Amino acid sequence: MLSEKEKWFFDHHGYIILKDVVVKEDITRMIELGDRWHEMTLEELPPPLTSTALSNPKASPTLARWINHVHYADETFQRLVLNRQIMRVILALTRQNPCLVDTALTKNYRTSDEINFHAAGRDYQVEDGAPYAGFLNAAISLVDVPAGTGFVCLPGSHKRNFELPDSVSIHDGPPTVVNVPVQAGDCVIFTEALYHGAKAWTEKYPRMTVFNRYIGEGSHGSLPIEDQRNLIPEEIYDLEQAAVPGQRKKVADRLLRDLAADAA
Ligand SMILES: O=C(O)CCC(=O)C(=O)O
Repeated sequence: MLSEKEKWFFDHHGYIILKDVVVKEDITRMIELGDRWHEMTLEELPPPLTSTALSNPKASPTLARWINHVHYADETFQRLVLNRQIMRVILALTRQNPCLVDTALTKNYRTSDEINFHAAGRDYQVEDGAPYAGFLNAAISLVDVPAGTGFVCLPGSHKRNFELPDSVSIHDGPPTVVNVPVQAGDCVIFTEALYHGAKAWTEKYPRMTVFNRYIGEGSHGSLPIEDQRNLIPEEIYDLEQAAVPGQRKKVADRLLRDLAADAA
């Protein structure tokens, strides 16, 4: 499902860029909803929308706020969770057995905090000639992000053979630190084992990004939200179940069939 070049790129860098994976109408709708929800307080958000950014009393007042569970609130986010072009890569990187653990819609202003380098876990390896990542983030940009702002990472740091020197920061440039400019509708899929962060936002319009997180087989996240399961399609409920070794999900089978038909 990944070309040899894509396997090489992901293994070498820890991320991969998919261009233009979302239709314009869905981008417009997601921005419209994002603008509406980001004006609301935590209490005003329609359940089960929440914001773990706001529920932490120690969070900086200028932290770029994110809103979780957006796929329980609108079909555009559901389409994004099941997006075939994105799922082709997520399936390939999780031994075709992913579990959706979080969706979050983030809005950054020029006053929002930058994000220093961080990484989660070390679950990255190459097995049978293919990369495997146990924790993945699909970051879909809803706006154009020019060079010099937005996502930054330390390519190759997901292999973690050596610890990150204290002197390295998001303000360093290439070749150590790489900034990834994208257009509205592009997706950057990265392993959370990769050191990544964000430079301060520089544009007049806000930055809006959807972060969909998937894990492979292993411990489970906070989804599904059982008492709201009527708000999501059965396939997404399936995708939110813990991935069990040797038991491929129906949603994965269906996506793999569609991907095979696309490739035929
Ligand atoms: O804003 C970004 O692109 C980085 C987000 C980030 O650091 C994260 O999702 O963990």
